[in-house]
Amino acid sequence: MFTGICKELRRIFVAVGMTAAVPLSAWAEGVQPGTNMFEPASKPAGEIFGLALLVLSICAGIFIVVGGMLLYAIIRYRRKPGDTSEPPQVFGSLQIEMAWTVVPILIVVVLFLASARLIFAIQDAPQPKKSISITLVGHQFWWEVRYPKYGIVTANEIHVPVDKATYFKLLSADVVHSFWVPELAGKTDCIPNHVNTTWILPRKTGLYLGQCSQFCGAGHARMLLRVYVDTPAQFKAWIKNQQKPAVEDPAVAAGREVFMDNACMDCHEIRGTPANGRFGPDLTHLASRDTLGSGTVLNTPANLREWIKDPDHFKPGVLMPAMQLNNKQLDEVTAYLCSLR
Ligand code: HEC
Ligand SMILES: [Cu+2]
Repeated sequence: MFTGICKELRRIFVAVGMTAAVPLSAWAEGVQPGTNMFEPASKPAGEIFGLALLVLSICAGIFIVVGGMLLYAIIRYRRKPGDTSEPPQVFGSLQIEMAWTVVPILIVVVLFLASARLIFAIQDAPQPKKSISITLVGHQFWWEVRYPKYGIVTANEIHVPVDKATYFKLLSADVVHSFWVPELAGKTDCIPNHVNTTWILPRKTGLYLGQCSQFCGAGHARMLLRVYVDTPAQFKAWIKNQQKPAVEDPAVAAGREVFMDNACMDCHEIRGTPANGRFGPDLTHLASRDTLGSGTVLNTPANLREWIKDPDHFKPGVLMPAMQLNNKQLDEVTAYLCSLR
């Protein structure tokens, strides 16, 4: 009987482990560095983690007390062999009933106050003058990233400086999405026609992975978000490069023509060219990004060509159509996009 239960439990653990491992292995091509909500690297995430530990320890305390008393009662008052007498019949006790009413109320009040205090501290934090502002717009199934102060538009990969607050204005172009970068901040929804805000104050440079955490359609699972926390010098250099209009390299003029002669330009903007579509990601500095399709695959020339040929192959449900270009056009437009550093 006991080994049977053990076997059953092991089966459940393995099944749970497998379901967790499948999405991880799907990203194992080096695209997905992984994320860990138990390792906060930014201010609101750290405070939320602290609160979670407080709640967890209070609940663990309750579990130990209740479980301990239950165990004690089961062992101490179990029926002994040969004992057929009736146990003492107790009808209510004011003290005990008071205790198990008042103590839980006090615990709930403590949990409520601790949570409410932190929610308001994060939600209503006034934006410091020297902070970075980003407008983040969720689209099916990618992120539009705007730095209004710097005049920059990019997609899916956010750069922010370390040890400096960044404030996000969260919007949606279609359905409800949700901003979630576990190591940097809690979840905040991106809702159409409603502005939500959140902020981060990262303490460590590096790459932090996020994910849209609201089911928003067929491509939802591949709507990842990458936040690069840079040193101030790296951040400045990145801003400077992103502010430039697109590179005009005569060597890839044929590919530029393919882009402008096909519907690409109706959906994508390339600053400094006639392409000014807004439906898809801004491609002005596409080659400076590490991934394609909101973190779906690494941005290599081979993947880029395959993406343009058939984006659905990498990202089922994607809203970019396969454009039916021939091999020559594919090579040319890939070379053009690779030049957009
Ligand atoms: C109907 C609109 C539409 C057309 C036409 C279109 N795209 Fe796209 N494209 C999109 C959308 C939407 C995405 C975002 C897909 C996603 O990640 O979910 C996208 C993504 C991309 C990306 C990846 C960008 C990134 O940063 O992840 C590239 C590159 C790209 N398109 C190139 C092209 C080229 C080249 C053409 C023309 C041959 C083209 N697109 C035509 C809508 C379009
Ligand atoms: Cu989404």
